Amino acid sequence: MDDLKAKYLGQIAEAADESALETIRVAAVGKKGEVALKMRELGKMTAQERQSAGPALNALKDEINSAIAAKRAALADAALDERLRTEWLDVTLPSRPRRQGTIHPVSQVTEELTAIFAEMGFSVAEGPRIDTDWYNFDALNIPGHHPARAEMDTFYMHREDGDDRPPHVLRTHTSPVQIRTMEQRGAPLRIICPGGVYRADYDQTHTPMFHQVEGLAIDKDISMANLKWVLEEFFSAFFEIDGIKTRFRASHFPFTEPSAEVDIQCSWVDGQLRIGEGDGWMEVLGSGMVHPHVLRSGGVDPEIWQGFAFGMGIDRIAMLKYGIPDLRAFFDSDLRWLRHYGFSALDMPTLHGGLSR
Ligand code: 2NL
Repeated sequence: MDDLKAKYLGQIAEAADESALETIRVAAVGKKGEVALKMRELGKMTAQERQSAGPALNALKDEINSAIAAKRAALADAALDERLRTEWLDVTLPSRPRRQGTIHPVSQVTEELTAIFAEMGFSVAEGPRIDTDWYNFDALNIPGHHPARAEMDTFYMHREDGDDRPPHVLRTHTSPVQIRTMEQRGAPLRIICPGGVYRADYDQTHTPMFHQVEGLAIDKDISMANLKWVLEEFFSAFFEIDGIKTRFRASHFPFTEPSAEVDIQCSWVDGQLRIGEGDGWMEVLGSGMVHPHVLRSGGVDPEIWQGFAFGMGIDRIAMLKYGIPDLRAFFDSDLRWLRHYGFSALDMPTLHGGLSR
């Protein structure tokens, strides 16, 4: 038994790694190991022999097991020491450079105008960018033959032969969202609908996707006077110019009656546009009193309710406010031009920073 002990403790001391140690463990104290074999021999011994051999074998087994555990811990320590010696990280090295993003002017302006209209009681309504031609056109008093339907250069969804769902379009304005909101919430109502819209148009001043905000106020005695006040408040806050003047020109839209195009006061000084000064005018939006047919489309009774609506381009007012001369800059993946106009990742939009007026 002493031979056995010396042999295995010697092997354990020599074991170079975990798997060598496991091989030794199986051979020594495993189910069919040498100690187990010896224990089987106890049956052939006399009671007296058994009385000393039994406990001795058990003690040997314990001793081998604890020698293995101690060696295992020593091997793990050595492995850790080796890793600590060879694997190291120089935390004083500079990190890899990472590009910093910026907030997009269209996103920033959307948050700015949302904050301004929120102070006047308008909430934001959203809806699908793909909608039926009924919500995009018919509900807005633009029937199939109406020239506006062609003028709006609409993108139609593809239809397989035999697919008889109603035609769907990429919305050409956010008006369908206003129709859906009238249907869902009824009157009175005060909402703005900002978002992307689509028209098949691409040149120096048009992109096939752009952004619009439409506004809608419905109540029992809403008038064009309320429209004028709301818009003047908006432009003064947005361009940060007190008392900015607006000019209303009679116009025509199928969805409003009467209709007006709205200009804001401006002038050109040394080839630079100055908003809110001088005696020039810049067209910025279309508006009017909601046509009775349109109220009815939204499930609102025009015998009881009336309201104003307006629509303006977000991209355009972003360009005016931040002096960005070229629409194409909005679609550029190179952020240098944005930094040039003063946008940085850390500029928090007005909504988060509080109104600056
Ligand atoms: C423009 C013209 C306009 C509206 C949009 C509207 C929406 C409903 C009912 C009535 Cl639900 N009108 N929207 C009204 C007048 C003009 O946009 O030239 N936008 C850039």
